[in-house]
Amino acid sequence: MERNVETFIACDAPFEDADIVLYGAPFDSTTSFRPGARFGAAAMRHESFGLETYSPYQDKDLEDIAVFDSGDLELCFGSAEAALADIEARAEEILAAGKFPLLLGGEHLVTLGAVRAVYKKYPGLHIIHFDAHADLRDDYLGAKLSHACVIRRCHDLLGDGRIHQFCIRSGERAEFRFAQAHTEMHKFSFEGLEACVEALRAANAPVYLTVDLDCLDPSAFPGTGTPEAGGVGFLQLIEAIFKVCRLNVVGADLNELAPMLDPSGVSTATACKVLREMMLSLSN
Ligand SMILES: [Mn+2]
Repeated sequence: MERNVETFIACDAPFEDADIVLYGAPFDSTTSFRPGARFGAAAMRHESFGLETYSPYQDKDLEDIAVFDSGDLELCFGSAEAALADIEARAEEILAAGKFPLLLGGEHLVTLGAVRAVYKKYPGLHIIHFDAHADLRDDYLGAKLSHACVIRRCHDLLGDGRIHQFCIRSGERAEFRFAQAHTEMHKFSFEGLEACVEALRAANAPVYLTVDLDCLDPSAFPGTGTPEAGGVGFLQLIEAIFKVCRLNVVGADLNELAPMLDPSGVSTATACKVLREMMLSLSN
């Protein structure tokens, strides 16, 4: 007999052997609209057993790669700063072991903890950001640490020209003005991604990939806190992920699945499939 331990499907390599380490951040305290993303990572682990380990898109199999699933962190819901410190410490531990940190949200603010750790190791870091929302507010109702501000906080760290945003279709006018001066923003779709990837490859830049699953159209992915009509489809998203994974990707995350907001379970199944494709694409 074996202990009853649930990992994401086929992500059961020992830590020492793993190339990729999954870590869940069940945090949604700064969610501005409908909460529930704290349950995202756990739901993905559970629902992943409805998924094949083999990807016909890439002719690769999760059984052939080494992934360790470290489960969910125990985070303080009452303090965003404390939660971010714990996420940062976990990412640092994974990086120190020479492994790839792959974070499962949670709301999008969790990205900041991971980026702080990755940026320390890779000061030349660029961020590729897929999202419906700009997330460039300087504060949200006075709070600097909010999922509506997460990319702005990343910009505080990285500075101009290092953040590349795609699929953006929502935000305040001030965020779009900020983007014109400080980030490379591509509205509505993945148009421009090929050129972005070419430039980053030529520069051999280390890249952090953050995927807010609400970049998907709500018809395909309704299980999220702030759904925005006019999004991309699943195939477009995985093709974009494949392109980015040709780069020197040094950290990544998948966030904003709120499983209870989609009683059909389709959003969770979709998130699982995106994660499978991302892990297989990262393990080139
Ligand atoms: Mn979003």
